[in-house]
Amino acid sequence: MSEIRELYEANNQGHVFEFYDALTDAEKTSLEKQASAIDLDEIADLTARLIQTPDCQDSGFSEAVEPAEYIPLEKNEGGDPARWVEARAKGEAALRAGRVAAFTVAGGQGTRLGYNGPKGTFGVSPILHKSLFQLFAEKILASSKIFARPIPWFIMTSQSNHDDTITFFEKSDYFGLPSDQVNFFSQGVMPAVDEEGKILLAEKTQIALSPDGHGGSLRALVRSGATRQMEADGIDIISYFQVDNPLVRCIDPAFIGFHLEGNSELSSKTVSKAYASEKVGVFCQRGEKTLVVEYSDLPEELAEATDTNGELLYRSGSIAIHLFDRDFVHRLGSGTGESAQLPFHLAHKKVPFIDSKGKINAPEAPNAYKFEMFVFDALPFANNPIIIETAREDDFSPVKNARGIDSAQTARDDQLRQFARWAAGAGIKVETNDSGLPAAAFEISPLFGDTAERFASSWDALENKTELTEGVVLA
Ligand code: UD2
Repeated sequence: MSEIRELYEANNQGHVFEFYDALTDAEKTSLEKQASAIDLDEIADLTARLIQTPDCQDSGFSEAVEPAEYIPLEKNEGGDPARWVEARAKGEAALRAGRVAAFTVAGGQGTRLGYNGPKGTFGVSPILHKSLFQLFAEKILASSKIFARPIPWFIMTSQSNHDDTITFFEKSDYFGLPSDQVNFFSQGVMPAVDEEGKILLAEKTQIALSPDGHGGSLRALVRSGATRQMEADGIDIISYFQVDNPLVRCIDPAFIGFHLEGNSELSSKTVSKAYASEKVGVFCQRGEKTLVVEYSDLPEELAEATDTNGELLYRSGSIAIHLFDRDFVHRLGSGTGESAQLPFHLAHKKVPFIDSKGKINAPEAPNAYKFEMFVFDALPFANNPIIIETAREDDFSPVKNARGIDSAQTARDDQLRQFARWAAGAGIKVETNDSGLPAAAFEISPLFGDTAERFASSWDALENKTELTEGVVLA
C-alpha cells in the first residue's frame, strides 16, 4: 500500500482510496497527488474545533467591540484637505519610484451572478461591454503611463478558472499591457467534509476540493513566489481589490500616501453603509486591535443601532480594498511569527459526492462543510492599520447578483453617473435625472481619463469635441 494511502487509513480517511484499486495508473497518481496536498492534522483540528464544537468559532464579534476610527474624506466633516494633498503627493512619489503592484483576487465561483465563466470576463461597461478584467487592465495601464513605471499586476485565480482566465487575456492581447506585466497564480484548495470530518469524493478519482477563500491569497502570494519577485523588483506595496468591482480605483495615490505616512502594514478603505443590512463587513476595534466583523456576524440590533446624530453606529463598511505591506504578506502567508495564521471559517453547503457504493449523490440540503479564510482577518495581525474613508461613487459598485441590488444594472448606472459627473465637472452640459443618471448613455475609457481631473485635461486637449450623445465612446 502506498505511503499516502496508509496515512489516510491511519487518520480514519481511508475511504478516499475506496475505488483506488480499479483506477488506471494515471488516475492513481492524480488521486495521490490531491491527497498529498491535504494536511490531515489540519482537517482533524478544524473538524473538532469548528464543526463539533461550533461555539469555538470566533466571528470577531464580542461585547468589547466598538466602531473603528477612520480618516475622513477631505470634503466630509473632520476631513483635513491639506493632509490629503500631502498624502497624494507621497503616494505619487511611491508610484514614480515603482514601489506598487496591483493585486486582484479572482478565484471566487461567482455563483450568485449565475454567469458561466471567470467573473473577470463578465462584460460591465455601459456601451462597449468591456469586461471587468479589461477595465482593470486599462486603469493599471493608465497609471503606469502617468507615473512612468510599469505597474505589475498579480491575479489570483482558482483551479477551476485558471486556464480560462489566461486564455481570455491571451486572446485579447492583455488589453494593451505588456504580457510580462501580468502574473497569474492559482489559489490553494481545501477539501469538503461531512459532519464527522470525513473528506468527500466528488468522483472516484477526485476529492471534493474548493478554493480556500480570498484569505488564501496571502499564502498563495508567498507560495507562487510573487512576494519574492516583488522584493527583487523593489515593490513593497500591494494594492488589493476584488474582481467584482468595476468602479475600484486600482491604484490610488492618496490611499498609498496615507498607508506610508502611517507606517501601516495593512490599510483599508471604508464607505458609510448605505443601509443597515448592506452586505459588507464593518470595521471595528477590540482593545488595541482593528478587525472586520462580517455582516452575517453582526447582531441585527447593533447593525441597526444609531448614534446621537441618527447615523448608523456601525457604519464603517469594508469594501474589500486594501494595501498590504509586502513583508507583512510574507510573514502571514508563510505562517511565520507567533500564531501568524489566518483562522478558517465554516460554510455549510450542498456538495455532490460519491458514496461508498460509487453512487453519485446530489443533495437537496446542505450536507458538507467547506473551510475558507477571509483576507480581512489579517487586520488584527497588522501593525499600525489605517482606515481611510472613500467616496462610494468613485470606488465601489460591486456586481454580485444577476438582478436587483449590486447587479450588472446598478454597476452600469453607477459608471454612467460617474461619467456624467466628470463631464459636468469639465463644463460639459449633460442632462441627468435626480439620481445623476445621464439621459444619454456614453462611455469614458480609463485611458482617456481615469479621474475627474484627467478626464478634464484630456477633454480640454481634444480637438474635435463631440457631443456626449447616446452611444459615444471617449477612448
Ligand atoms: C465580500 C466581503 C464583504 C464586503 C464585500 C464587498 C467576505 C466574506 N465578505 O463579500 O465584507 O467587503 O465583499 O464587495 O469576503 N474570492 C477568491 N477566492 C475565494 C473566494 C473569493 O478569489 O476562495 C474572491 C472573489 O473572486 C471576489 C472576492 O473574493 O473577488 C469576494 O468574494 P465574495 O463574493 O465571496 O464576497 P462577498 O460578496 O460575500
